[in-house]
Amino acid sequence: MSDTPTFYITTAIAYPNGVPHIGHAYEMIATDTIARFQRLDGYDVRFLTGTDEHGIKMLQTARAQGLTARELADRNSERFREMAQVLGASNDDFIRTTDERHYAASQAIWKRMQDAGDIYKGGYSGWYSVRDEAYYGEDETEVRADGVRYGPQGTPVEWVEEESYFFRLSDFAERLLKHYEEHPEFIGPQERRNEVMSFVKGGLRDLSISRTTFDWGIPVPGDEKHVMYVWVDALTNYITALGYPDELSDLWRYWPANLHVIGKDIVRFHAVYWPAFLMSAGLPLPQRVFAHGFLFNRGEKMSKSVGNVIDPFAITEHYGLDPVRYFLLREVAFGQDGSYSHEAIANRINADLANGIGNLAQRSLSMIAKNLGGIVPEPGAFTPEDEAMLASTDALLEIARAEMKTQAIHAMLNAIWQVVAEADRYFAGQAPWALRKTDPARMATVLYVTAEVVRQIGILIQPVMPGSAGKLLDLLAVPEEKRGFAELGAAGRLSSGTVLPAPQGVFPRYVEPETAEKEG
Ligand code: ME8
Repeated sequence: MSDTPTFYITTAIAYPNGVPHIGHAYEMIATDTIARFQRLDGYDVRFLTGTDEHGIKMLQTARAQGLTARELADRNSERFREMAQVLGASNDDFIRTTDERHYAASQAIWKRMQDAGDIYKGGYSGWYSVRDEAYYGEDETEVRADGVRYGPQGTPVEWVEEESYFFRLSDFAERLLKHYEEHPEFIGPQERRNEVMSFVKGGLRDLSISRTTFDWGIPVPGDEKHVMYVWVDALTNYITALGYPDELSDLWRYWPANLHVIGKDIVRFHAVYWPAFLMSAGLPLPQRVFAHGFLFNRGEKMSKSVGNVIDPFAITEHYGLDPVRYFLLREVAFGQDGSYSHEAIANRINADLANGIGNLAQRSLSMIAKNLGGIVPEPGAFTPEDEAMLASTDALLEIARAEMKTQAIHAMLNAIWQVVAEADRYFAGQAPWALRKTDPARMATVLYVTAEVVRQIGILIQPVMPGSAGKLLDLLAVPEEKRGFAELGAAGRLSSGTVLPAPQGVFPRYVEPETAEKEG
């Protein structure tokens, strides 16, 4: 087995009761960026995504459309798989909870929890939200002006009574709190950790973990009248994909996960239920659960009825994939809610990409092409300005690592763009075009330093914009094997004498379609 440290990262698995929306795309892009970052930083990364196909919600949507649940799942799961491809996701696996491997894993973890004495049979009645697929205590619900009772997520609840298996969640409160205390990094961001801790401190009720009112789910081993509560099966996906229960499988070395990336609405499931299930089954806990915020369309919550659900296929087709990836990760502080609008996307594309890194690369590389025969020059002695410029650039890797440790993707991008701005000032201040006649050797040094900054930025932005960063590195003739983070800083400086291809624009401006038509 190799010594390369492993890094296992997952997205939530989406419900394929509808087609993917921009919230799903956002989670995929962010998770993919973290996976790519870790790969470039030398980790042996395993990246999992997939679809969560059981449960009453799937069944009800299917019925309403005159389909079986399996037909609905097959149709929409394929769209999620396509979305991953269209978004350039580098996932190593795509799990469907209807996969055969997942039945075996879910039944195995169930048996482990049962053998540990943590599952018992009882009767259940309570306020159930079909949409959340969760029972709530009476005190968590309220009857609103419309006479309907709602749960804490704002979805309607109804009174349900059924025979059910229970998980002794109430026994785990102490152990969970101890874990949160000893591993402050277990839940991020901080607000979410606080919420979870106060929820658990309030005491935990045992959890109803089986259903008898429908059969679209994984049968409870030894009592097939019951199917597992969808969240028991859904959470198990993270270990199914590593070969569980075969702990001798080659993939099992990736467990425990380093990071589960999820949205803020499903923190309780990942930071309370999931670690309790794992503790019961005697399995190690994931290192971190990070909850991102919600995306809103100009500040409004997306909903199919309002008609403001943004289709990830359409948006990437319209703006291009890398600009969309960049926009979502730069504009929205990861972990907080964010808003998107056409104006904001167009502005980021033009200000940060076309006029920012694009312009810097274009200006410096076209000067090398025109004045130096397209060959990376030999720099002369560095001035304090050159040294300062290179030092700021060389410092980026440590900043990026520190930010990415807490999934602050936006902060990493912000730090990189500060260096882009500094390089713009450096380039304008050194005015290499004015040195062409007066001091060509000095011009060559300034162009060398600028191209070296572009090289490092090209390497650093690969996780966010793999396609455009690749093109940028092609323009600098950086070989494929020299694009990892080990090549950042002084270790990988541009080699003088390298022949560069003809420069091309990598970050086009966004032009409004009507304007483009008129101009075209
Ligand atoms: O929750 N903005 O599936 P899901 C950002 N099957 N993120 C959003 C979002 C939005 N507007 N809407 C949804 C489920 N998400 C379960 C997960 S994991 C074992 C089971 C996020 O299709 C949401 O927070 O409703 C979740 O992380 C993911 O998209 C899938 O949501």
